[in-house]
Amino acid sequence: MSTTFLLLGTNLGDKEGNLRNAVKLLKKLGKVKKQSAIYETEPWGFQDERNFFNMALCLETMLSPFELITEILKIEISIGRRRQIKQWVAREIDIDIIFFDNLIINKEHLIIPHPQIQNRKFVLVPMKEIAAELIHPVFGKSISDLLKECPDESEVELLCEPSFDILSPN
Ligand code: PH2
Ligand code: MG
Ligand code: MG
Repeated sequence: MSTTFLLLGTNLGDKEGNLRNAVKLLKKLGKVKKQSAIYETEPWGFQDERNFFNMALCLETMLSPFELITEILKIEISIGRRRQIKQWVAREIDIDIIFFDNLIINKEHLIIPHPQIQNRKFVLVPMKEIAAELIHPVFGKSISDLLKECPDESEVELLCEPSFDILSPN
């Protein structure tokens, strides 16, 4: 059994509905142990007038990292994501693997830990809520410490506590 942390993001369509659907489908891949609140966040790294909703969750799963990313891509497509040539555009859902146990993986299509965690408040703030003391296996620093050192000044605002149907048991 492995423990993985995922970061969900959406800034297109019914954002709360997209998150709810994603969580429902992710529950089929294992057991959701923890879930952050939803945060409203400014687009990071690109211009768009539509803010994101972001949240983090901790999933216990029997899948390997490669099986997990394959299932995640299917979930993204089923929620309406269409990959575009441009790297960062508005999207219905993005599900990124932040950590997978203590593994360090550097493959073309799968990099774990996610390479931008330390630069992104929209990742660190929800992650701190559910795993403040977790140590980043590459930097050897906790999520709390990475957030203290993070240069990102973009807005990350608590939107709502996990609503009961997002948080319902597996
Ligand atoms: N995802 C990105 C790029 N920028 N900004 C915010 N606020 N939230 C995201 O989820 C996000 C982003 C690439 O996946
Ligand atoms: Mg992403
Ligand atoms: Mg992604």
